[in-house]
Amino acid sequence: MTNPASYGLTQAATATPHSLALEELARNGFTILTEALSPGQTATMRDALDAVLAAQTARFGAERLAAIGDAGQARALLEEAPIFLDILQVAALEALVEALLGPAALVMQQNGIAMPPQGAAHHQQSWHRDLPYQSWVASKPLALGALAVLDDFTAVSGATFFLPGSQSQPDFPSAAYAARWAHQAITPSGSIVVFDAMCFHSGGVNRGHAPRRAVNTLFGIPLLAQQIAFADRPGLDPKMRQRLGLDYAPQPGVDAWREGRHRRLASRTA
Ligand SMILES: O=C(O)CCC(=O)C(=O)O
Repeated sequence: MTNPASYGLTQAATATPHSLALEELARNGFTILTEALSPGQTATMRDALDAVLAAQTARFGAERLAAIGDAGQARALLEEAPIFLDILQVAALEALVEALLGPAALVMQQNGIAMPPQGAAHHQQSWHRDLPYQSWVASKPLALGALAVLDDFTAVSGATFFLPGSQSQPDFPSAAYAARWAHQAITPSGSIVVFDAMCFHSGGVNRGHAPRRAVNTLFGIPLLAQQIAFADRPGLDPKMRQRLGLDYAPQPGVDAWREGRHRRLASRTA
């Protein structure tokens, strides 16, 4: 532990319930929420991820998935297994999403990753941003990734590496810099690693004997497009409808857009 004393500072930080997590996100680009999901939830999610991955692989074909670099990855999980809506209900995660992206944040994608064992390769083992092909930075976060840890993230299982502060630099650094400063997010199952989507990260190689599974839910400001349109379903509260973009779908024409806006504003003044 370093000495917490300081001198010459002109302002002192005040601690609020999520201030450390927000500070880590601002400075490093990532933070870890431990014990965010219960052991029961992670066990159900592991089985559900295996089932959705098997079903989606059978539907599209393993060879065709490999050809598009999408093997070992399930997409839009909450569409096929409602347990994955639980991730959107984690209060500490919701607080960070709302603080950084605002109340109208949307779920852009929800991907399940099974990092194969025995050192096998996976598409996500390359450095990338979750808003890829962007070599510029914004003054505020545009999107946040929330990597729900279903199997322990360890050095052996290939926990994800993050490059601290890279959300604030337009370009990827030199290989020597990345090798020296990469930080591995070692944390037990049930944690959620929350990161600025512009922070460079890379899955580690899994040298263990079992797959290392995780679910990445990408939240973004409503200026960004969702990857997949989520289906409406009964029983969703207004916050969930908002997050899934059910009230924000592009309208078929000007009149429909105006009717919708009229309804929304009228309901506010009623
Ligand atoms: O599971 C991992 O280690 C990496 C996942 C990842 O990079 C992603 O979903 O963008």
